[in-house]
Amino acid sequence: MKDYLLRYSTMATDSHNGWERQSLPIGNGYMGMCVFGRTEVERLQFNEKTLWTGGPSPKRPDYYGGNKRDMAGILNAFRSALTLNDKTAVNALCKQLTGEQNDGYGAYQTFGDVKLSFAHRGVSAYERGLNLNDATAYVGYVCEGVRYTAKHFASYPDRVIVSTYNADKPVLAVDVSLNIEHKGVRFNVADNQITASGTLEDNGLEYYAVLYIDTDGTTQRADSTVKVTNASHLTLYLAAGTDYDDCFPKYRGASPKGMVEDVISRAREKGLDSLYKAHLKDYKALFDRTFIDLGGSTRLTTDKLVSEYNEAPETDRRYLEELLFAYGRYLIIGSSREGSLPANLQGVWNDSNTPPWNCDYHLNVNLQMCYWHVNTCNISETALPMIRYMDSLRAPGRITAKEYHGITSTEKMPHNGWVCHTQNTPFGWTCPGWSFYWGWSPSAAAWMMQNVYEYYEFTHDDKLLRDTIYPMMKECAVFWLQSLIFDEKQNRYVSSPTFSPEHGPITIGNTYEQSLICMLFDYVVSAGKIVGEDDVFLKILLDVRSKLNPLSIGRWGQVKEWYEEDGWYKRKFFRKAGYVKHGAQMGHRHTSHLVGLFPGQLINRSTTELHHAAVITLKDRNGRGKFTHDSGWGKVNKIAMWARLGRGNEAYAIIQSLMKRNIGGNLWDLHPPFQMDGNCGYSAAIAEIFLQSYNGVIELLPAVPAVWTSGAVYRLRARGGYTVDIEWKDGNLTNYTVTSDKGDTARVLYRGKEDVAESGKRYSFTEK
Ligand code: FUC
Repeated sequence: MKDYLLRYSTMATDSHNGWERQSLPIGNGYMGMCVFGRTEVERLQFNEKTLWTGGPSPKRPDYYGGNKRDMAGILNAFRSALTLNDKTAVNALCKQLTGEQNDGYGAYQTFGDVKLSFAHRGVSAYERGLNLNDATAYVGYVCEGVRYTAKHFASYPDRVIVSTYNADKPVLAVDVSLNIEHKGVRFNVADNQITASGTLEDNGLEYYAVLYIDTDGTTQRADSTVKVTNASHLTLYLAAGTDYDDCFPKYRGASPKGMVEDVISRAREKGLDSLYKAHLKDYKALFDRTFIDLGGSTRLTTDKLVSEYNEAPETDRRYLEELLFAYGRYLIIGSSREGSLPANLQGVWNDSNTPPWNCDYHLNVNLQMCYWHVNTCNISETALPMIRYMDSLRAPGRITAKEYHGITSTEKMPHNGWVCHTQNTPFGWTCPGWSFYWGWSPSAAAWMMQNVYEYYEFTHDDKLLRDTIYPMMKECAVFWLQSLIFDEKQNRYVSSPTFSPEHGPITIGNTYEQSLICMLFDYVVSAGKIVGEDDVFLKILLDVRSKLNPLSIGRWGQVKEWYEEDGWYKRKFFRKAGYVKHGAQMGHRHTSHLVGLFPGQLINRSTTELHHAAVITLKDRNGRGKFTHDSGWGKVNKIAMWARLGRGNEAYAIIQSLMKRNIGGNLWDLHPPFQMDGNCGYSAAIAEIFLQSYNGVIELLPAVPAVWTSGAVYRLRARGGYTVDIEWKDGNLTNYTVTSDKGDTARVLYRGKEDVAESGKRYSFTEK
């Protein structure tokens, strides 16, 4: 393992911009904290993942997950209007099907700040940083001849955030308080402990936080502040919770008070050293599993490393590329641990009560991307919250299936199909929302089933497959068996209406939806065989699957995004506005029609024509000049797709553009704004550059850019339960080892040549 350090010589500014681009995040899945490293008034902004407005509330007795009622008739009319190509009717029906349904959507909230007033001015020897090797944020400086240091970590095993301050003389003086901006919050201060409690005005969600102050100094209470003087050390234990529970339909459980107080008293009993030890053991067991070595090293501070990336020497550039790979793993470990909700658009970190996109679960690429790297990058466990969350959407998803699609579950047939669309919350919001143009996306659930099934493909966790994964995927497929219609004109089963995120016209059977449904059926069939599903059901799936025909090549050699697109591109204005020949927007951030290339497997090296067509398509979607869309996650998606196409240099060109334009000084990926999907997606894309596994074969170094001449990757994972080490030099593979969880041999591919590798044997390439 190398040293992965983010380091700085200046503090983060006290503003939203400072939070987003300079503060340093720590997290334990349940809670997150952003450390600013300020010396006059330090701000430790913190979150608890369940602190959401929206959902059921005494104020909203009729909360129904945003679903409109009895929309199946409208949906049928919509389908007919599309078949008749009646655009006026389509527009009107769009509004009827969605629209005006945002009451109760809610938003993820900031919990507040721990405020530490030190009044340290004129400091010298200032440094701060985030050490990814032990998941610790630190700050150090000298003020009036005294050296002050601080360390912060968020422990998953003890569910507590610990901040510890030291001074090399017993002169540390600080006012400690909690700053919480939720109406009606109550503070209580007693025995070195500050408690904040209340209920959110919007939905009555009960919250509770405790900050305990352990110090050798003198403490004194002043209103809701604890004044510490003459200390040489000070340790803060912070815990928080709410009465949220992920159980439909109430979404409420026990009061958080007992849990939070238990956490604090256990933390006090254990003390700093053993809390840190337990944290380290837990964290390193995940983080240390994988790393890549491109020969990087740097003396630059991290903000400089980013801003000077293009001009910096090769070794510095390599270091940033490696560090960002490690960071995508760090962020998901910090924001997605078993027992917590999955990572949202910002993981667990959010400084606002009105965050961008409400910090929700966006399922038309974003949540998927947050979890693309977890298996290949050897931290599959972090997928468990996402799997549980998707399972929790089945019950509300049945209501959406009933109200919009007329697919009803009954007591006799309790699992007759569930669905969810683009936007989702912790309160079972599965409806298409209030605008068709980004809300409608019924195949979002099918796409998530790919993430869910991947967990099985990499871990072979048979029990989870049987108990949870298969039933959830099967019911999703059952939905589609009833929702698909046979289109005579297209001579295939189609989803209708369809909208390719977030772009183009509303059509019948677009490539995005057809691909996702097709792949869902593939996963259900392969899982069904393992769990011993009834043959008849699997045969029906296979039959429908064979009539989905998701992919076709258009007049200009491209993978079509819309079945009907060959006839478009009539008007000159199109080109001026950045549309390419087939009517698609050049450089659009979504590359939805290639979902079968990555993260799917419908387009691969053996589908030669489609593979070639995907190259043409992706070149258009890369964009040119002013038609290059600049969202961080959109670029990352394209990096992974170029990797799947075996084009390392094209992938690298986008890595450079990403570093230049979309990475903040704290290495958060910027859409902008900050979205964690881009960070996680980067790690996933980098893994694809070195190792790809599908169709039963493990391909080594399929897309290494020419600039990464020599290097090594250790313990990446491949489908089938394999762990893989690869080393290369001067552009050529030198050694590899493939270790199977079960001792199996592996089919290994390198530059078109396939071999069988024994488990655990180190091959020097000249030998094979
Ligand atoms: C998708 C994108 C947007 C944004 C949002 C959270 O819908 O199209 O750009 O990232 O998710």
